[in-house]
Amino acid sequence: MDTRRALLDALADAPVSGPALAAELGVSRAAVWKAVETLRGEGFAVESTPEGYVAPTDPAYCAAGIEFGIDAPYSVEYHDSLPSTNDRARELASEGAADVAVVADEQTGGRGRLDREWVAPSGGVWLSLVTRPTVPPARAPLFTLAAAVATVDACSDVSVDAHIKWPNDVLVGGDEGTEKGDGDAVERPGRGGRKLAGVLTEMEGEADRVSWLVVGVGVNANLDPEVLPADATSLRAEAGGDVDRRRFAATLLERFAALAETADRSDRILAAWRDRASTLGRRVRVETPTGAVEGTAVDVESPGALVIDTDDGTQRVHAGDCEHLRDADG
Ligand code: BT5
Repeated sequence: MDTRRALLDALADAPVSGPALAAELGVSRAAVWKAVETLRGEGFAVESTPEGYVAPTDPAYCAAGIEFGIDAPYSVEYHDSLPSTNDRARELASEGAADVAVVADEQTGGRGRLDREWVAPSGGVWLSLVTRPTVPPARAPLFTLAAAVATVDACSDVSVDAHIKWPNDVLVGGDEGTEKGDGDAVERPGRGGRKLAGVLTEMEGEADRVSWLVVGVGVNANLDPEVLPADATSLRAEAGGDVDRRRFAATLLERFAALAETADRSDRILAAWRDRASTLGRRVRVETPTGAVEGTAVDVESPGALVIDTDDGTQRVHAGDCEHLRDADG
């Protein structure tokens, strides 16, 4: 482990004496001092006190801030601005990186699926994780589901009640019967709620194995809905104030790791996804590359297929845009 990370981990527990840490790690005091300066340079304002170095009480949204005290095997690369964190993560992956989360305050060329634009001004949580799970490429969609689950859980931590629309949309509101015709708050039932976050997973694989996976998550955090597309919402709007993005990003990564880095991940991810999804039990219409499928969504199956009961029997769809329809009797 490098001195910077060892110092950061030690700061999470107690004040750190420079000489003691140097002795423990077998490095020079100058190396510890340099690590302190590196953290400060990143925006993590380490304090010097008579007891030793102390972590800032309210760490900034920066690489060290997100890594500080995190219970996940990831490091963070932070940028004030990037075209797209997914693009930077792909670059790192192609250079051999693993277990790195790229985070940016702002994206100038954020992407959704099918090269759609993703609006990503300063204030959101724009994050892309590079991982190398030992799974066949066909299982990659599981990680998209896991990222959506992790996002819902991080929202729940800041008291925002979000749900998942298959496969990767994290929405707020919009459950059945919420169409309001009187003025401001008109829910559009077809969209299934207001979009708070989305996931874009990209990968490179060989025949039998994923070589790298980039899981990109975009969450409208401390933003006003006015700067977002119609039908979008933000944590600021839903929570009634700004959230701690540092804690939010760390929670998201921790939840993702807890689901994705385990042996029985497939069952755990699917069970957690079912619990948080608003799509199951609803009438849906999915636009797939080979045409539309309409019916009642009854389940999600590994690695992420939506099972739909249609007039022509049960169908499984693996990719597409899903619309929640109003129930026939509603
Ligand atoms: C997604 O695509 O929902 C995946 C979005 C992934 C964004 C993250 S941010 C970090 C990483 N780096 C990237 O460059 N991308 C990832 P999709 O399901 O195709 O939805 C895209 C559609 O959502 C657009 O066509 C708009 O209608 C809408 N949209 C765009 N920006 C939005 C926003 N900030 N909030 C809500 N909806 C948005």
